[in-house]
Amino acid sequence: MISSNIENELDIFMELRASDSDEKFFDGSEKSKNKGVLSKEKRLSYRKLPIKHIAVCATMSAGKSTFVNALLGNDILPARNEATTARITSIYDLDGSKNMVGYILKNGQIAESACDVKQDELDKWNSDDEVGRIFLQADLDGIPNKGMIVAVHDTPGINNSRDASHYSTTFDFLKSHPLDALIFVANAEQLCTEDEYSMLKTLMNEVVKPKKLSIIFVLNKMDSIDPEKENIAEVIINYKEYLKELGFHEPAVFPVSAHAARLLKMALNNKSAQFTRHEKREFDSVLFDFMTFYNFSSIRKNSKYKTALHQETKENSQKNSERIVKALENTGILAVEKKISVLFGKAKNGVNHCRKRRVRPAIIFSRRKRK
Ligand SMILES: Nc1nc2c(ncn2[C@@H]2O[C@H](COP(=O)(O)OP(=O)(O)OP(=O)(O)O)[C@@H](O)[C@H]2O)c(=O)[nH]1
Ligand SMILES: [Mg+2]
Repeated sequence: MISSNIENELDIFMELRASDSDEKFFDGSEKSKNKGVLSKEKRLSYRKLPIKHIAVCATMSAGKSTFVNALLGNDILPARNEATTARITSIYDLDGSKNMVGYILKNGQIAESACDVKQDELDKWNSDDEVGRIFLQADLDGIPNKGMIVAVHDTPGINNSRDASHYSTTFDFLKSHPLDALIFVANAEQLCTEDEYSMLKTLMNEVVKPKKLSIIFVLNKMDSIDPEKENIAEVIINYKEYLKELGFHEPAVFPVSAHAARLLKMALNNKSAQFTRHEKREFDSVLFDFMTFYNFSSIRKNSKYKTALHQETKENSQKNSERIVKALENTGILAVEKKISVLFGKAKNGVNHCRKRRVRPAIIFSRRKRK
């Protein structure tokens, strides 16, 4: 095993994939093609792509890890209603990858690795105090490898009163790691708290300004707002004003329900067998609400999920897939994925093909009322 440094993270992933004993990942056979993996040629061209680093940060429990799971269309990163993420977890996008390879660093050395990382393993790595960083390679399924590899870095929430190290882990990383953009996840259930205010101030002064970073604001947990009691458009406008007062110029704010997006993507990706009993029940109401009630989307089409519209899969009839795709659009996640692609200038070959349309978070709410 080669040792790790920032230059050779991709080599380590490649070595892990190639070293898998039954060579199921990169042997070029029909079996590996069916698994949607890369030929040797594609692997080499992937290796040459530039990496665009995006850190996902927020206060505790705002939904950072759920949001990254929604980008993955899977339930992999530990996400719970308590301080959960303890280490920086970095995910490098590899289109078509069916499995997640990963490794951990302890004292700067690779201590463990796996060719098919599962939830329990990540849970174990995340709660091991000796682990410094977690590195994963998987498919961020709405972000293509067109001319780049997007690496998303999930960070610990900064205001864990029981563990001050979470603050320094996150800010040390944000200040020292080469970054191309930030995603700030705001919790729509508790906006403009003291902790959020002080985090945004520090971010602005110590990360965004000195590094001249682009920043995307994801206004998460929008499904917690009852539009019959609160004016959702006003919530978003007020939050934008608040960000402007803090010095963020023309902030790009994307209303999202990461929780709904993760469930809907998992259903489209034939992963609903992994749902807990609670999630199975939740899924039906999420589908109904995002078909008829909520619409946080500003875009219409996504090539990956457009294909799902014409496919009958093991778990979904074509009609059902159409409904799930519509609901997924309305969660707002596809607009964020498109924004990420546009930010790095590759959108014309990327996920969406909305010619001459600016990606701007629009807020459209269905007139239909909940029954
Ligand atoms: N209603 C709702 N709940 C959500 C949403 N996203 C996340 N949650 C819930 O919020 C809680 C915290 O989510 P996490 O993803 O662990 O939050 P986090 O920001 O990664 O938390 P830390 O890593 O501990 O800072 C979990 O119970 C999630 O299910 C959402 O869009 N809507
Ligand atoms: Mg987390």
